[in-house]
Amino acid sequence: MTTDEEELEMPTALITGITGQDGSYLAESLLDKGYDVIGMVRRSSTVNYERIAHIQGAIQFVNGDLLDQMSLIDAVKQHSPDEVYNLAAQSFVQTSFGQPVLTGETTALSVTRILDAIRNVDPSTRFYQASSSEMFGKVAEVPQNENTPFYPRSPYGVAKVYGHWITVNYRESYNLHASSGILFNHESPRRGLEFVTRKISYGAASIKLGLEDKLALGNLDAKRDWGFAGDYVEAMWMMLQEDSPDDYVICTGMTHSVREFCDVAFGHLGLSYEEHVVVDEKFFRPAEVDLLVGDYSKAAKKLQWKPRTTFEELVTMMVDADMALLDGRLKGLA
Ligand code: NAP
Ligand code: F7E
Repeated sequence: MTTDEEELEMPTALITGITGQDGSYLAESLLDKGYDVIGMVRRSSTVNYERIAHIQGAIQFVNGDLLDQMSLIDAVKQHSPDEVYNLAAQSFVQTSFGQPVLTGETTALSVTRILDAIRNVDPSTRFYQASSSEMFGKVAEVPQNENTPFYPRSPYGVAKVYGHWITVNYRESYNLHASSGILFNHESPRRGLEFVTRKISYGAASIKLGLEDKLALGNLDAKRDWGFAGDYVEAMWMMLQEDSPDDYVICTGMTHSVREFCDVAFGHLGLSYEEHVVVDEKFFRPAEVDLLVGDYSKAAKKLQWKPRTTFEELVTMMVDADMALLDGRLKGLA
């Protein structure tokens, strides 16, 4: 092979969950880096490529479902990826209380399905598992780092602990390059509408435009370490470029309450959240995670990663995006 041909050979990445928030940002980033991006999508009755519409032409899609072992094996066989990013999951904590078995199958056991596909097809494939700060749950220490014990507080958190440990186990048992990113909450204008940050940014924008008057939320005192999804997908990629696989906490190191999020979001639009936010117990959880705040010093030291977006920048970015979205819809109707 000549040097020119070598230079033309781009790495291939397979992303599960490409239609989700993180999948869309990671796909953008990997395409920018020159990767061939393969996106695994599951069958649905309507196409839901909204978040990746702008890059759809650059992605190759492969059909597959986390619940179906053969489809995962076929996806890996067909595309021989250098890197697999497992971002797909039943990711909503509230739903995991109502659908604990589905959450276990999807968010926990499927990690083994993918690892087995890699182990059998090509064990040199590098693997990223989307672990979560929800694993810390009822926190044993503040802030949380890679050595903090897990105490999950939801079927989702329990499922993520399984996914995390099976990744560690396959790394140690079969020498796979399998890394786990323990990511704290990360948000963006592409966040699903049911998550609290987007619910607030969308709700505040709807109220500002006169479409609604009230926003019903649950526990306003819960505290989270919220960062920007665009910053966090870079850390995923950095982990897979390391010589050795490992686990990393990715976060901002700052924590804010749901109430503070409301204050900044409504305040950005010249509104007072106290006049519009009402508390509805139906949004409370059977068991709550009261406080999360992480320590990203290992990622800073080993990966040279750090968050770039502040809390205020994140909130205002989301509110501005929802104002533009709703304003555009209203103008389309006029
Ligand atoms: P998301 O927006 O909810 O996206 C989830 C993705 O998983 C979607 O593409 C969804 O496909 C796909 N999916 C669900 N069930 C599937 C199945 N049975 N087969 C194949 N695909 C399936 O989640 P996200 O916020 O991007 O999060 C990405 C990952 O990071 C998830 O594993 C999540 O649990 C984890 N995580 C997220 C955060 C956070 O704050 N965002 C923090 C820590 C960890 P459809 O579009 O077809 O539904
Ligand atoms: O809730 C409180 C709620 O649903 C945040 C997922 O990406 O991050 C996410 O999980 C907090 C909780 O995210 C409402 O009780 C109050 O304390 O936005 P959330 P989450 O549960 O932290 C982790 C790291 C993940 O891995 C998950 O995949 O906000 N809260 N009122 C509310 N939450 C919602 N959804 N809706 C409310 O009305």
